Amino acid sequence: LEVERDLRGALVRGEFVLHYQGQYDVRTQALTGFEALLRWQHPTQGLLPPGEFLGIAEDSQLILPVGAWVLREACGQAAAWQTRAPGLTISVNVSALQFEQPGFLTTVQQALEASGLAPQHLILELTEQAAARHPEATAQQLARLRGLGVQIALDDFGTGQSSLSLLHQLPIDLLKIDRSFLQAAPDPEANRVFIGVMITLAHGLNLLVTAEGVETSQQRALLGELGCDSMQGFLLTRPLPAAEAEGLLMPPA
Ligand code: G
Ligand code: G
Ligand code: MN
Ligand code: NA
Repeated sequence: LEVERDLRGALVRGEFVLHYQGQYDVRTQALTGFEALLRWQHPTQGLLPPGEFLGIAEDSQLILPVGAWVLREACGQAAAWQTRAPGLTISVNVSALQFEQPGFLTTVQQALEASGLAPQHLILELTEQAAARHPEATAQQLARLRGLGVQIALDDFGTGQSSLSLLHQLPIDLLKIDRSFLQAAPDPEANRVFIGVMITLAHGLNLLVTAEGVETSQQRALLGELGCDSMQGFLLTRPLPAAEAEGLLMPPA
């Protein structure tokens, strides 16, 4: 309850910040974009990761104004970085509640207009779990969003109850293979098989594939062998505050 009360004032007090984690082309190793990740600079508890407050933000519906702020902030930052990194994409996580609002399309449109970011540079990430709540309504909403020109990624892919049927039903652009497939597997050979099949499946459907949670050079090499498109993980870079993330861009001309 105390957190909920604090959360209500947090937007007004400007306590939310975004950190940015680089996303890299597997073949060329070039930086292609960032995923924006929300943090709360709490006045007494320090920098809180989303796991500490997202649940409360969703239960209280505060995720709606917070999510709209995330979209505006992330689009604004990505637009500002275009001069140094033309084509740089920004990936924004969207919760089910946000996505299901009829006004969500307008929220996205306004964030694009206010920032001047070209729609194709915005990638909305929806988890498989969120997409599975109402697959038919999700498919319709995704089609409308793609009509704006934004790209859609299915996040945490492979961990849901109906991965394959969702993939069959939903109009999307990208798959993000959940990091559990690269990590902590009892059988590394099984990892290779699962990741390989997911990449083949995605490419057959004309989707691009991002692997999450790349922590070792062996994992990076595996992704190269299997033809994965993009990668993200602590081996490349951790999520960083905007000023530090900016250091990963090309120096100004
Ligand atoms: O940054 P970290 O790994 O702690 O993020 C934990 C989880 O919080 C991830 O699953 C991520 O998708 C989610 N998350 C991070 N930022 C946002 C956000 O802005 N909105 C929503 N809905 N989820 C987010
Ligand atoms: O669910 P989502 O993909 O949005 O989660 C993003 C979260 O994953 C972020 O909180 C980020 O901190 C975390 N993350 C990013 N790269 C790595 C990694 O290489 N290893 C681990 N364990 N977590 C990572
Ligand atoms: Mn994500
Ligand atoms: Na994910």
